[in-house]
Amino acid sequence: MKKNKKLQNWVNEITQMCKPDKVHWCTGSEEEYNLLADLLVQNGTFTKLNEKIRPNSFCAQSDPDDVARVEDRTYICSLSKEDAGPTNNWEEPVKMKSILQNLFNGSMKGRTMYVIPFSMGPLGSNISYIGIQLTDSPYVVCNMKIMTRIGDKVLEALGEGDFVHCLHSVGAPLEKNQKDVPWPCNKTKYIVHFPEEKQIWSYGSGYGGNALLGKKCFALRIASVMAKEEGWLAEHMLIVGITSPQGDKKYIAAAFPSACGKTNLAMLTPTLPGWKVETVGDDIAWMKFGSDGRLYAINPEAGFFGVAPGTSETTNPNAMKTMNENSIFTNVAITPEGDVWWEGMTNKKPPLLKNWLGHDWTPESNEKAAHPNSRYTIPANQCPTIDPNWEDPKGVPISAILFGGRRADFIPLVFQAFNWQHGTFLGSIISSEITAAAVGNFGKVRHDPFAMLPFCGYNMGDYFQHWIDIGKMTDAEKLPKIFYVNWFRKDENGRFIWPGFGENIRAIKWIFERIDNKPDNFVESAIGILPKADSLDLTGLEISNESLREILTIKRNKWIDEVTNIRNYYKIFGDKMPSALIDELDNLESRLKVNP
Ligand code: OXD
Ligand code: MN
Repeated sequence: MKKNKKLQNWVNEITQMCKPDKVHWCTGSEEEYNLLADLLVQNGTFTKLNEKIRPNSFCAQSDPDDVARVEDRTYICSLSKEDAGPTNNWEEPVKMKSILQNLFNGSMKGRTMYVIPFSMGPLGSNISYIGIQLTDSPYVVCNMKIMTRIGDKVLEALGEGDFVHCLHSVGAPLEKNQKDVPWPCNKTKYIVHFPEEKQIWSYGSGYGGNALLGKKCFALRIASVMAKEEGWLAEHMLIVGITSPQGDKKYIAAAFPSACGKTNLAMLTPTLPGWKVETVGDDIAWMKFGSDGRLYAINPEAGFFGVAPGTSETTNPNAMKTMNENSIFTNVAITPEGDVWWEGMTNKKPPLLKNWLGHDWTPESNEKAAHPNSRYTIPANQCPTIDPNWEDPKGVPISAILFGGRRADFIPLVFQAFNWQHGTFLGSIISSEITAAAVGNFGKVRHDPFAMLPFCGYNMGDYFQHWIDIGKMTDAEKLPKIFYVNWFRKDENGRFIWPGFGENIRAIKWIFERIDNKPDNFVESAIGILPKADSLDLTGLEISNESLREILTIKRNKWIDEVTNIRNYYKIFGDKMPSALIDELDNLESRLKVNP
């Protein structure tokens, strides 16, 4: 096949720098996947799972020092520091390139460099974009095959067009006759983005978002910059289609920080009879305006890279079915029968396992069976609830956007923004307890605006302004309505007050009715529009009036403290903080003072 000239030149240039033994252009075929999987089994990276239990599936155990995204090693190297903003690491791009060139020099010796043409989004969609990843990790190629659309068909669609340059090396060159390790990586790690050049250079890690560059690096950090330049939105959001018992269907997008149950919500099994939830995406949404002035979303990915622990037939039966075959697991435990297990997968713990560190494990062990950030990589088209329109090149029209975080205290179950600007304010004040998806401060509450804190490729103050500007690009009534939800309230004994999971359909039903402007189901409050006491459908749910009151009323003093927290947080954005959002904060404060 005729290859893109710019691509050929780039591949030559990187080959000279990284000095791989071989270069392999990925075709994306099944045979290629099988050969690479065999190679990974031979090298000890993959353990093949029992073919009878989980056909064509593998488990990898990573180096114990390479288990999550490394936010402190992640950089946005824009030309000016101000364009990276106060929430990103920054280094002068020329200096950073020279550090990286030194590291990449000879970094692929003894290895094969794979050229992976990949499309984020369905080929032929005007919302999709193409990237090329060069990597020395066959594990990455196998994961990219599930998570994106790769190979010849992408090169064909690319023609002589432009693409996002994604360079990746695990940073572990092999000398002649040096035996490889199962999970090559380097203690030095750099995940670097050059937003003006639309380039990504990732060094030293083979894990998840550090290494599968289509996901966080391209589809969020680089795409957020493209979206700002071109007038669209690249967001850390799931997308679902919700159908009411009357057959009315609406699509909703929702942003939550990492490991806050996005995949569970994306594949929710509703407990209310007659309601249906269908999955478009579980992590990222790209949204552009259609000719009718509405926002249309695609899921740029083709698979789910979900957190395994806690996933079970009870919490997410659809994810469990999606991973029945053709799946890759990373850092979970392996049973003596050759299947996988993780904490929360079954009520009864298996008597004996090999844990993610390869140690013998029994229920009495002090170690975890699976790493808390262990993952499954599974094809979206195997999901029983996959939406019939999930690959529609036009995207799906979005009627509502949900923001949320993991907050044990005071934030109500659900409330609606007064309008787009107030909704933008709600996105900007998301805060959440930190989870295991990134290395660091587990459990502490941190501000995570729009759930984009680790993923915004430019100054977050400009990002807030971009959201406000998007709201002015169409008629107000064509914009999605905005809501804030919190499934994670706990009582004073640390028990969850709201049952969550499939029961969340009750909050979604209320949202559905608010989209249709149903009268009499709401009360206006200082923080937004709350459900009227009897307007949540609680049929068949045992929840005390006291608990319900607890999750639907406003804790005025806590909110007043929160206003102070937000005001301090906003200060870090200096002049870039849009005055419209400061006005929203002032207005919230005044409303709290007069009206509890
Ligand atoms: C993810 C994350 O892996 O947000 O999706 O960390
Ligand atoms: Mn995510």
